[in-house]
Amino acid sequence: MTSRHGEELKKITLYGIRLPLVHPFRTSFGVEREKYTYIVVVETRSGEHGYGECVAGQQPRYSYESIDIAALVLDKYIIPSIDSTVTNPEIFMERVGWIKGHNMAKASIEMALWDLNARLEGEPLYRYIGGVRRYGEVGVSIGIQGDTHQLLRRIASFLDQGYRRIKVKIERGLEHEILSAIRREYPDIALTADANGDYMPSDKELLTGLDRYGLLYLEQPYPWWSLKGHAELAQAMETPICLDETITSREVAEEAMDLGAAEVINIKPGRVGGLLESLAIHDEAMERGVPVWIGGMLETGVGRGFNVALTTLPNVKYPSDVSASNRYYEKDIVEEPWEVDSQGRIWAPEKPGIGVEIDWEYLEKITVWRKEYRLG
Ligand code: OSB
Ligand code: MG
Repeated sequence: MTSRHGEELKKITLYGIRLPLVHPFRTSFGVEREKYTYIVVVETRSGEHGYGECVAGQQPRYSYESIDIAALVLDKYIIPSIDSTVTNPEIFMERVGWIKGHNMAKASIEMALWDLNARLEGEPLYRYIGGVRRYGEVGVSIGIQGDTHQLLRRIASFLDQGYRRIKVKIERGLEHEILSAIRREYPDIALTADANGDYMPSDKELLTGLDRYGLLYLEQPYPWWSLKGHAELAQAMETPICLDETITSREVAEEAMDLGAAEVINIKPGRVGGLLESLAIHDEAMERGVPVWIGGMLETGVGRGFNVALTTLPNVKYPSDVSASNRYYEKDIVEEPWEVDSQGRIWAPEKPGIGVEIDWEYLEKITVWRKEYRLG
C-alpha cells in the first residue's frame, strides 16, 4: 500500500440516505424494510475523491452499532482524531486506535481512503489489494419468508438467475421446517443456514440434528461472545461452523481458529474495521487452511464495490453474499448497477478504485441529512 506524497484531504462529506428495499429482509434479530445509511465522500486538494459507506443497521440489532450512533462517533471522536495529512488507511487506523470498537464507523472512513488511494494510483481496487482473479462467485442470502411456498419460489428464481449458493436465515423453532422443505425440493444445491446468534450453547442437541441437511456450513449459531460454545459445537457437528458476528478483529479471528470455533470465516469489512483488518484476517486464515468468503450487509452500490474487490482474493473459497443491485434495490445509487452473470459471477471493474460513480441526481433525492467536515 502506498500513499502519494504530499496529498492532503480537503473535506469529508456524509450523506444520510434512505432507500426502499425490494423485499423486506427478516432475520432472527428483526425486519429491515428500507436501507438507512450514510455515504462518505473524501476529497483531496488535488481534486481526487474516494467513496465509503457505513454498514451499520438502522437499529442496533445485528450488533451494538447503528447508523446514527456511527455518525455521532464520527463527529465526536473519529473526525477530531484526524487532520488533512491522514490519507493513508494505516495511519488512519493508528489515529483512531484509542477508540474501543465502533468498527463500522471507523470502516466507513478507512474504506473511503482505500478507494481514494487506489484512484490516486489509477488502479482498480481489486488489484490494489492483491486480487488474483477479476471476479467473485456469488451466493444469495434469503430472509425468513411468510411461508415455505414463498421461500421455494424465491429460491427457484435465484437459481434461475445463476446464483451458486443459497443461504437461508433460520431462527430457533423454524430450522427443521425451513431446511427440510428446501431439501425435499432441492436435495443437491449448495445450501447454508444463518442463525444470527439465535441459539444458546444449551441447544447443542437441536443443532447437531441439522447435520442431516448437508449444509456447506452453519453460520453463527450462537451469540457473538460464545467462543467456547462454538468450539464445542464444531467438535460435535459434522457440518462446519462459520463465524460472522464473533469475528470483530484479527485477534478474535486468531483465537477462534486456535480454539477450533471457526472452521470457515465470513469476512465483512465493516464489522472488522475496514480493509486493512479484512486483509489480515484473510491472510491469517489462508495460512491455517481455513476458507473464507465475503459477507454482505445489504450495501448500496458503493459498499458493494469493496466487497466485490475482496471476493477476488485467493483464500475466498466459497461463494460470497455479494448479490446484484436489483436483488436489493429498484434503483441503486451508482451509475453502474452491479450485475451477476449467467454463471453466478460478479466482476470487479477495471476502472480505478471501486470502479463506480455515484448517481448524484438520485443521491440528492434520497438524502435526508448531510454533514460536511473541512480539514485543515
Ligand atoms: O448475517 O450475514 C448476515 C444482512 C444484514 C445483517 C446481517 C447479515 C445480512 C445478510 C445479507 O445475510 C447479505 C447480503 O448483503 O446479501
Ligand atoms: Mg451472517
